Amino acid sequence: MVKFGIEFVPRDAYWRIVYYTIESEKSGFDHVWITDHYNNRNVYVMLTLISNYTNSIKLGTGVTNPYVCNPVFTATAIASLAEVAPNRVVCGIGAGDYVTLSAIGLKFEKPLAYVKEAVEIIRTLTSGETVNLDGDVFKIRGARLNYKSPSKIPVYIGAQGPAMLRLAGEIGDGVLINASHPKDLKEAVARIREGVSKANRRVEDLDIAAYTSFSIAEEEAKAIEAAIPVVAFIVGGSPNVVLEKHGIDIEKAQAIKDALVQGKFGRAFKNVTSDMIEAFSIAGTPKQCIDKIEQVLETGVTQFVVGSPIGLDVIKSIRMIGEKIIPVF
Ligand code: F42
Repeated sequence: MVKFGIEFVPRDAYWRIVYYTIESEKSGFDHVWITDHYNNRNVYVMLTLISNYTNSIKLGTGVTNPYVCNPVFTATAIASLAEVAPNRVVCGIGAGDYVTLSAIGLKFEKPLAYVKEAVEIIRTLTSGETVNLDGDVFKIRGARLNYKSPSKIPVYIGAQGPAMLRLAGEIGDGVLINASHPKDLKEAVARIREGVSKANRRVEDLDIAAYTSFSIAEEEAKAIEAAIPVVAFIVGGSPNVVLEKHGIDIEKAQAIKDALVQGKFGRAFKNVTSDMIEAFSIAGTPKQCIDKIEQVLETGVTQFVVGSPIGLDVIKSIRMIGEKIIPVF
């Protein structure tokens, strides 16, 4: 059975995120994923608080990275959280967001090695064992925690590029694919399967999550209205090859990029076209969303993550998903 996840960005205050997650758990979501960027509120503070106000929803970093946080720190934080909420914690990790990392002077080098070695360090430490690693990027000798996680912590890898998707297939317990369009997800799943074969694993042992940009409302126009700013930022961060793949007008996309760089958000949002909405989000009425989710699930995805913006009114949208979407699957 497909699992449903929901993503929250702790740009919002803790009480809002806790409230949203309580409603998400009641509405039938299996996972909550809290994003991690140094300039937002801290992911572990959020997850710990959420764990105190909820009972069963799985708690995930969605995703942390090995540049801002040394994996030794991640292991400590995530194992501590697992003591607070046993059997509920998952660790999502990826290369990190290029723009955010560059702003704080971190070099985005050897992302594959960083993620691979971080996963090994986190797994070993959280299970109470000693790390001895003479890696490409991490050199660790005899490191050990004074406690261990009371339960196994599955590691999910946030991935977009083909090599990172393959790596996720090789070593991840799960993958979080940053895409909304079935075409992109199908390609991503094919790359993941390559990694799975290389490692002689079974694809069934992997939770493959589509980390979508999602927006739902009773009226399509309202769902689209909420999706426009998110889609503008996705277009702004997409290379031309990705835009061309979806038949998007490069000049219009460039106008969005220019406007965003100048901080002219209104102008950027005005240039968002229906092609862009279609390519980079799932936005519409409950019926339209169900049709799209069905197409997404045909690609081999096993978890559907409802990501920003969720809807114009977040609480109403969470409840709508609980009443009209999750029961269908
Ligand atoms: N990023 C955040 O910072 N915070 C978040 O909360 C967050 C959430 C999130 C959720 C799902 C998801 O899929 C991604 C998410 N991200 C988040 C973004 C994530 O951190 C990455 O930025 C995003 O996944 C894009 O990275 P990528 O997986 O495409 O990997 C990049 C680095 C890439 O270029 N990959 C290439 C590829 O083909 O996969 C490989 C690059 C390569 O081969 N590098 C070589 C190497 O050895 O590593 C050489 C590079 C060198 O240094 O010479």
